[in-house]
Amino acid sequence: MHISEGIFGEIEGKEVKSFFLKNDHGMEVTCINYGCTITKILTPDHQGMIENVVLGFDTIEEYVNHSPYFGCVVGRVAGRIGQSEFELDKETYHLPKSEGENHLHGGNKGFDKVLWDAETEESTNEVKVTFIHESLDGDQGYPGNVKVMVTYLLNNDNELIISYHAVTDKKTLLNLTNHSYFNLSGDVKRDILGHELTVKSDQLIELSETLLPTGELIEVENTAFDFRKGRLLEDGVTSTHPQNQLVGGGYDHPLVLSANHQEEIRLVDQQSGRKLVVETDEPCVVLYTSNMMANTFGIRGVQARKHIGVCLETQHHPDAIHQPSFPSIVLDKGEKYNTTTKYRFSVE
Ligand code: G6D
Repeated sequence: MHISEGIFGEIEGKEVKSFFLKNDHGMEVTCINYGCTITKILTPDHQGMIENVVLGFDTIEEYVNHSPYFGCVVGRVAGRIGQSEFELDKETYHLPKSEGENHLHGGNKGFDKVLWDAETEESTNEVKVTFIHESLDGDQGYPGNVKVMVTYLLNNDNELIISYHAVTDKKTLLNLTNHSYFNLSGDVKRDILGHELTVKSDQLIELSETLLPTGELIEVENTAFDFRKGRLLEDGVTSTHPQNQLVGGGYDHPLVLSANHQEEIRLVDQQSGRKLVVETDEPCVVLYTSNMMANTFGIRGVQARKHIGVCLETQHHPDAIHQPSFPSIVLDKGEKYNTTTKYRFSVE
């Protein structure tokens, strides 16, 4: 096991630091303190070829100018908040509108766009980097001074374990996730439509025209959203289901998880043999097959295009503050925000 640091670049006159986490089996995770962004995950295929399996860049300028949330932590609130406002204890809070009338992914300067402090630790069987950020009262319109810690831990079981911890001095909202785009083909050799996904989920959350939850849950039975026995992601593109068509062909949907910590999410690329198992304590995972990816930039020499990466954003249900039936994302003073998601890489 080994962890080392480097200088990735500079932004607003401040150094952007990079961290290289390596285990004893050739797996490596690279991340930077700008948005806690994972820039690379190197894993072997079934022939032992070690290649990168996430979308990312090699310069901070590309992240600033092009990144559709590649690899970053999203917050204070992942997903959309309808009408960019919410009420807590009879007080209404107004957030920046970052997508039409709605607020998306924590706003125009959310957690993905700030420089976090970082501390590293190394031991025999694990290495980790802990990112720390103090989000001040009123940050992007949210109440409360919130101290957030995000830890990326790599161990010798080829697991990347992401833990999120936070406290607040005033009632607020918090719903964090990591927005990595996975592509198990290796160095983006192919798109992700040939990847097979299995998810223990019986229901998806129906989206409106502006991609906000309607509050209705749809049974996955007999739809292209039924991943219970495994399904190729291309089914979402060929599907005539109105929800697949609404998001531009593919998926951009919250799936309600019917199990936790039991291999509830499994992504396999048969051609490379790579497998990713995701386990989480979160109630939901947003499946996004990069249907809206612009084609105006390159990704380490590969032209960006739709369906080039798949996001598995474990989190609470989107826009929960406006849906009383959804699990709450309110964090009160004196409460501790704690959640963990584990990504285990292997070959079939
Ligand atoms: C689009 O609707 C999608 C989101 O789910 C995604 O997170 C974003 O692009 C990057 O807005």
